[in-house]
Amino acid sequence: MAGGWSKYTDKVDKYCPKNYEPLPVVLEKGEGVFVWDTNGGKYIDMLSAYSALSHGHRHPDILKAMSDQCEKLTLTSRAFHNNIMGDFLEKLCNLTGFEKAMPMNTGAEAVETAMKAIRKWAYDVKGVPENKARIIAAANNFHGRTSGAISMSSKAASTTGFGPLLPCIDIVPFDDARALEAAIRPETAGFIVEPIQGEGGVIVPSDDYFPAVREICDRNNVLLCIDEIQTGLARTGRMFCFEHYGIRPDMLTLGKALGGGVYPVSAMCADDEVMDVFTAGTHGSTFGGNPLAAAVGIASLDVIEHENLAGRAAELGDYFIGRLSGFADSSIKEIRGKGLLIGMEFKVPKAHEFALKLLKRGLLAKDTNAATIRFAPPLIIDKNTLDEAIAIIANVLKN
Ligand code: IF1
Repeated sequence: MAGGWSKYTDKVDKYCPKNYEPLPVVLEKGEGVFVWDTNGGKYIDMLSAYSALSHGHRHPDILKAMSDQCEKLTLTSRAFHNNIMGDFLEKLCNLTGFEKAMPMNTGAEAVETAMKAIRKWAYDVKGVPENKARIIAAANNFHGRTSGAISMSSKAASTTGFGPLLPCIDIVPFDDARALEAAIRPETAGFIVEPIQGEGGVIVPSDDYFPAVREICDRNNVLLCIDEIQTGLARTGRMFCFEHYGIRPDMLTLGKALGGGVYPVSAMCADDEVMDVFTAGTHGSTFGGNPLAAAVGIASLDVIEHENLAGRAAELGDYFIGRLSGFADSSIKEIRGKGLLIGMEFKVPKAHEFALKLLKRGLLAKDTNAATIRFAPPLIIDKNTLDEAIAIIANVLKN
């Protein structure tokens, strides 16, 4: 690979399964919105590890909280109490408005926790016959790579070769409340859905979709679980994306930015009626709720609040979408998004080629599908740097 990077990538080729096709760059340093490759090349990070780096690279407050905790205690397992998990979960519950939060590590684990909770709630509370609970998911979703999560996927690339998948999962078109209602059966216990489909290509539903979903789930006693692992924690200009639609879910999954860009921290949040299905020995995780995760989670939420990252994402996102929409370029089909989660869809499948050209000009972004490129910078980005990024995008469009 160019850039003299073969000494790094040859090892990856030799020792790592080929489950990714990374862009041709090897990074060795990050600070704020910038990253540097091993040759000193500097880039504006407009991917933010798919929204896990909303605080930017190596946020000083988060690093300090992490190093301070490293001086005390990093891991206990849940076999014993630790002195900081309660503070973290209290903060998370106060922020989300739910009565409890199940601490996990990756987004997929939060989604798996939600699926298990929905099923057990179906049997313990709704009265669905054992092993008959059904979960509805939206086509074109992304909820993770575990067997449970991919069982909700409508994409062959995510499911082919990994069967048999979980049974009793029904898939309905996104942004179609009538289809949701038609899919509900007496055994249906939950609907798991992203408020904006990230990997699906930054698909924003119509404003009346979620209010209709909320009413349908209420009327049919179906739990509404909104997956905010990518959209949550200020990314779309509100603390949670569901706030844009004026509704509240029964369950919420969080991850990515909850870990402050330094550590895997995720959670599934819900009220007692759902969370009480988890009794001792029914669920857990070696690392879930560990002291280091708790310290990082607290710092991550503090920074989001103190630096008003939601307000920044709203203001700079409107500006960014406005500037991109202002490109009178015939190759652009649509600019979509909310806050600083933006997709630029081309009329032709040239998103990957476009990403390569951006990289050469010092901007890192990734195609989410053949025709769409995602822009999701750290929410700490300032207007000058955003203008620099816009100039690079304009330059590539022109050439
Ligand atoms: C990859 C996609 C984004 C997520 C939502 C759960 C998870 C994710 C809404 C699982 C994770 C990541 C996974 C990462 C790339 C990225 C991604 F392209 F895969 F689809 F963001 F859109 N729910 N999304 O977006 O969280 O277990 O990964 O912590 O797999 O390459 P995780």
